[in-house]
Amino acid sequence: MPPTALRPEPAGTLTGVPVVDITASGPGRTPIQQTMELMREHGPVLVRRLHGRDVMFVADADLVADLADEERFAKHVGPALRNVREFAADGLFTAYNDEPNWAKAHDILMPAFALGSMRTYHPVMLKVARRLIDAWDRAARAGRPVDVPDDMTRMTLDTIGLAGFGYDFGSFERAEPHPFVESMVRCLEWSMARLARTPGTDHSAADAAFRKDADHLARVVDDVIAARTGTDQSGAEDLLGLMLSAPHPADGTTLDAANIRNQVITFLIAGHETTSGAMSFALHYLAKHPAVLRLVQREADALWGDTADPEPSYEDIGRLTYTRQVLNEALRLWPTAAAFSRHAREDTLLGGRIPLRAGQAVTVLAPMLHRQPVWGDNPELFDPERFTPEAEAARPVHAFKPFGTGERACIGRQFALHEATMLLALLVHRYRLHDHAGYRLTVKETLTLKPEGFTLTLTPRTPADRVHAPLPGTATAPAAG
Ligand code: FDE
Repeated sequence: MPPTALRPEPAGTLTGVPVVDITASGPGRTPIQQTMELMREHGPVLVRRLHGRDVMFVADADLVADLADEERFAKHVGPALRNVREFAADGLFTAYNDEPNWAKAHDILMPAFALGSMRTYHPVMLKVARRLIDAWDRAARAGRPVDVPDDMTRMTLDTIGLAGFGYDFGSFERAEPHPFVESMVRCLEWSMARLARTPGTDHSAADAAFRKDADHLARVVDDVIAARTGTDQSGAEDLLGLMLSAPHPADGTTLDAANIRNQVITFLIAGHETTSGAMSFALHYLAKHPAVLRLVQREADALWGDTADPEPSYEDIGRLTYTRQVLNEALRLWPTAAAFSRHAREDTLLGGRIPLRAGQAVTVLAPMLHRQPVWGDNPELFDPERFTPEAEAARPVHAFKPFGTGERACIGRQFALHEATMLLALLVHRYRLHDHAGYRLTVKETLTLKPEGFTLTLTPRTPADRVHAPLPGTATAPAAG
């Protein structure tokens, strides 16, 4: 832990909220985890001060429930998102609430993300899942470990590229990540590093490198769009088709070219780093929890038996309820978009006790919200039973926020969950996972979170692996066969 100093709070403002000045150590390369540590020390609401700039962080479940009140609070585009605006501008994620393009794009794109639309994306998601499986089969035959987060990122990039824009990044044919991904990761790193800058220091080299990367993103996206414009989009059901052709329900206009570019960049970023991180954490926990792994395998085996190459239907994914619980539990411990910010619409008292001025921002630290007492007395324990329907019904609704809140909550949630649930089930159905390196979790932060350097080795499962003992306390026959 870096040294921190408790300062007396400024009189009359942040009543009862500790102020922690981290200027001496700086936020380092893992600011989310640093703030988690600060909360373990100082409690679930604090002000973090850096070079005189204050950010209030909140994880207390009651305060987060209060912040979810859309009458009194709204999404805040804080310093981190303002940096991302340098390359995603008024795309959905980074738009200000009152920017006309937010509501317009939201209304046009919402139908594309409704649960029923997943039926349209399902075949593409399956096709890309099979690319990953081909790559993993080759690794398994060669006895080579697979780099889990790298391959998950290949899979999610190809999926959003194809499902969203009909563009094939071909990530599995490349040894290194697609140059788009490398530029994007550097842009996100720049956005994060920029938050930690000491005032008065020179960053022109970093800024110039950032500009080059941002230009590269824009060029790739312009190619994606160019490949589609001029052709008839009237039948196109994907995101780009909607953006190029769908008129706004209210005024009949379509999105303009600059905004379409911003949306494509936004979806490529939002749709793949977060989802790939979630699948990587889930696989990490499965590799470490054999009893849970057996239950996920049992669920997949019940659907697909000994079929070597199952053909999951759209409906199958809704039946994978335990697999979904595993994903939720991974997102509880490591919500890959770990923080989101809210501001007060008017002067108000947060939780009836913390005075906030109109416009003042508060950042929700989801990984600590997800470790509050409402989660029981062992919140560090990975336990998918926390997400049975009964357990969920017994918990306050705002205790789990991996997708943000309110009208600016994640539009891609169903998309991400459909993709991730299907892939996890296919992988555990096919492979035994070996934690060959005795992996110790290290969480890398590039605005999003992922398990760094996590590798697995794989062996194919056999019919014998698919014969299950009955579940304790049930009389059901083995599911496989
Ligand atoms: C959104 C989102 C959010 C919110 C933020 C704030 O508030 O600021 C969050 C938290 C999220 N998101 C999360 C997540 C996780 C995962 C896994 C995901 N996410 C996924 C996805 C996919 C896709 C495609 C997406 N995602 C997208 C998106 C968008 C566009 C947005 C924005 C919205 C508005 O309108 O604002 C989001 N996302 Fe997510």
